[in-house]
Amino acid sequence: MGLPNKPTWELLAEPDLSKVAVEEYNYDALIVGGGMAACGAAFEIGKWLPDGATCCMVDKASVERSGAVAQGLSAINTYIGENTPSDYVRMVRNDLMGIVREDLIFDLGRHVDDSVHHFEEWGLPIWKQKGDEGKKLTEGGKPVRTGKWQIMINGESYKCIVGEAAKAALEEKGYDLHERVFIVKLLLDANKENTIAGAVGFSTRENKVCIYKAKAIMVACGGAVNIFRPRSTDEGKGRAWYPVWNAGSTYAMCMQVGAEMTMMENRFTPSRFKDGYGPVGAWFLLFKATVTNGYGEHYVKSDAAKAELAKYKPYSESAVTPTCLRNHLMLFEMKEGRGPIFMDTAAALNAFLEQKKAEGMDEKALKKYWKELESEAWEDFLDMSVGQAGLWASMNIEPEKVGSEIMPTEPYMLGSHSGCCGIWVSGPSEDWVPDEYKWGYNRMTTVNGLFTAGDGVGASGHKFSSGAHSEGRIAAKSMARYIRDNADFAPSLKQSEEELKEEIYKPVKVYYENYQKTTHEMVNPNYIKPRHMMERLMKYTDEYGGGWSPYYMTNGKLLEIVMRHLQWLREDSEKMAAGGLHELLRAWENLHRIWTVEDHLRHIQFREESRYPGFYYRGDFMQVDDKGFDEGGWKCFVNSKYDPNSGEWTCMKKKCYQIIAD
Ligand code: SFD
Ligand code: AMP
Repeated sequence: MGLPNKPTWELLAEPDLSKVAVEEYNYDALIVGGGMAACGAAFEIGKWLPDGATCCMVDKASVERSGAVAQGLSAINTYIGENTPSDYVRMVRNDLMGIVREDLIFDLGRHVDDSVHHFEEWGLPIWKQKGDEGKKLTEGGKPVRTGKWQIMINGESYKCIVGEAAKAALEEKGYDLHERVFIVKLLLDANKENTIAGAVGFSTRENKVCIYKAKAIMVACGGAVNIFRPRSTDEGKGRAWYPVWNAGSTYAMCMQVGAEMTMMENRFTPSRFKDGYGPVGAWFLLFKATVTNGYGEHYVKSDAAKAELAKYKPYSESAVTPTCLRNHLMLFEMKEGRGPIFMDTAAALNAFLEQKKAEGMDEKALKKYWKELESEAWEDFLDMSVGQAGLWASMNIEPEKVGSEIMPTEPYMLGSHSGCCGIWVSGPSEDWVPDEYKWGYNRMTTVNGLFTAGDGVGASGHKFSSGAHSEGRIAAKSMARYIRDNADFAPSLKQSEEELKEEIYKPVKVYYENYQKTTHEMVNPNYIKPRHMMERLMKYTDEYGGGWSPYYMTNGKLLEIVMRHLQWLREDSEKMAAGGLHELLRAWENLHRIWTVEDHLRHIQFREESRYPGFYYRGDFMQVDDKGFDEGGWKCFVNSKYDPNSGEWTCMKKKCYQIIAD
């Protein structure tokens, strides 16, 4: 029986750490995370590991509904199809304002469709064009494209389907799956410099610490959510766009063991339907909706907007305006006092109807067509952001009659969607890849034996769900090669079982030693609860680090202040208190958030320009400086490294190579 999940005063008793079990495992391969990338790795790895090898996937939640795809999705945003991987590189490069790892993006582009074909094979319904219904993609069935890269799906059960295939693949090979185990940190080898040897975590269901030794580890714990003050308040708090349970574990755990990070200044500030966080892509692309300001004007076509965009050539000249610049225009309009911004859903849906009328569709067929349109509009949310549908219903919103407000949300950190922060990894060992980009094993970090994928891999955004899966497969294959090449390596840990247990359960000890010294368990001079720690963090990042309240604006002075606050937060985090397993999870998540945000802000401090207007601004360096690495400009990567031996951080510039011609 574990600590109570939701403790009440009466349930509490002095904790006895000797009752906390410690289980030790020894595997060849360890996959940390159970989301899209991890499921890709689980599906692939057995094909490449030698017979008799061992492997385990560890997820803090249940694979069937864990990670960003938990609720489902209504589109697969990366399907190359009739396009080329080179064109895909061009699109990602432009959307991310020029600074990307083209080797990684090209590599992903040439493999991603195979994952989509597998999804369909496993049962995911993919919309097909009229006449191609019932024909699979591999049989030449043409998907319903929303944009050039996106295809529509009936995806409420997307994660269940992908998770089932991953679990079946693990089972077939006799590999293990540990669910509801939260990994707290990675462990370096005691003897071999800069080499991964294991990981440690705890069960969120019973009093148990799990210590894993492994020859190679892939960390794919998604991005970072709840690091900036959300727009939602009180009863709405907890609702966020990206999954609240991804707390920056990927970045924090990898940087703590010395993995070099890249583009951690980048963040994704998505524009979403206000308060419900419903995604906008399908509305823009499938329904061809337009946005207006509060006065019904199509502001993106105004002279003022054109003048704003002209500042960001050449990126703003492409057929699709980069995501950050679309936000920039929206913020510009709001700051000029012409908000709110509306998605003109009514005009979009009615335009379809008018078109059918003009084509001569009769009254009965029109009615049927209208019903279909209406249900598609709702299904977009019901498939992936059900809260938005609830909000529409509760506010009597009929999208065919009125528009809905959209709004830039709080910032998120991720490397797989329209952002590109993450870890610096090796690309494929092929002759077209610059030497600085490859060091042996594809998707291996700068720590030997440590791999990542999906949100973890930096400088290569726009992978989305399909790309994350496919990148997990790429990483798994090269992990298996690393394991074969290092067959004699026997990982050994620096810390003892007891030391690890003490460290992990420390917040529980702090709580039980002090909970009686107060009249309200949330407020205590001897400890801070995880909830309050998170609120503090969000206040600092929002006000000083360019959150939504100062319109995403920060500067060198503000950053100096937030850095001081973060150091104090880190000191205070020693006093985090957990009255149950649920809070123990929250405590460790907070620590991952603090590390992630610290690196984020260090990068923003280092990069003296505003590369992503609309995502964040440096008030003291408002321009984009497109001079390259050799000319001392900022069209280059910013990488950072935490030294686990000295505790020091360094930031550095790295050259960015264009591999694919314009
Ligand atoms: O509409 C630990 N995404 C979309 N992708 C698409 O292809 N189409 C869409 O329609 C997309 N949209 C969208 C998307 C996401 C969300 C939340 C919404 C809408 C509302 C993006 C993709 O979902 C995303 O790119 C991938 O899922 C990323 O994959 P990956 O594997 O990098 O992350 P994950 O799936 O979230 O999995 C993380 C896993 O880690 C676990 N975990 N386990 C152990 N220890 C720890 N410390 C851990 N911390 C986390 C999690 O439980 C999870 O299993 S739209 O906006 O464009
Ligand atoms: P979103 O719903 O914003 O996450 O977007 C889903 C997909 O549509 C992503 O591939 C986005 O890059 C793309 N997208 C969203 N809005 C637009 C737009 N206005 N123009 C072109 N592509 C868009």
